[in-house]
Amino acid sequence: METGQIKVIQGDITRLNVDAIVNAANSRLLGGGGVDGAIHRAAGPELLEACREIGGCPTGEARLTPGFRLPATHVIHTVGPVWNGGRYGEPQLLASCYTQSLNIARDNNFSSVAFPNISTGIYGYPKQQAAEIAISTVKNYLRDHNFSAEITFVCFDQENYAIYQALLNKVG
Ligand code: AR6
Repeated sequence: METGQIKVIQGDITRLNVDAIVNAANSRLLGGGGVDGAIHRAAGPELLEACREIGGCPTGEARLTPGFRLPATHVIHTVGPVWNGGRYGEPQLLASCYTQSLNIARDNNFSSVAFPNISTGIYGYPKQQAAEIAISTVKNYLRDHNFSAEITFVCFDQENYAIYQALLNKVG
């Protein structure tokens, strides 16, 4: 499904042939479960080595590596907030993940970027609220920076996919 340059699909982000896929990492950048584990398995051990050299990433920030054995050329690693009820800056930190990832994409002239549903797995962010932040942050960024990359939201689970479809079908 497509809304201008933003589209949503259901599937495995490690399969996508884009300029960059975004990884929902942790602040050590040394791999983990969920989408992070899948990306490291598909990219091969060189990715862990590249992440080790970076030395970590604070919550809400993003870092770039090559994609190694992935079909995607690059991986943008960003660290989402752990959900603690919403009064610990979680919305701002989650928005910052999308903004900083897009800053990297823009600085590197990427024309296609795919995002997973950051923080909505192991980190427990409520899916509806996370999707609203993800979509509004990306839409505003593309508009405000006149950035015309194709953005794909890759939903792994049916619940997120339904939420994204409903939100992207709304006018505005
Ligand atoms: N492709 C796309 N999305 C996926 C895939 C995949 N292959 N696998 C899972 N998802 P999570 P978080 C979805 O838990 O909540 C790791 O251990 C999943 O359904 O991967 O940000 C890190 O190292 C969910 O919607 O990331 C951190 O310690 C979304 O990806 C911690 O988990 C995010 O779920 C980060 O937790």
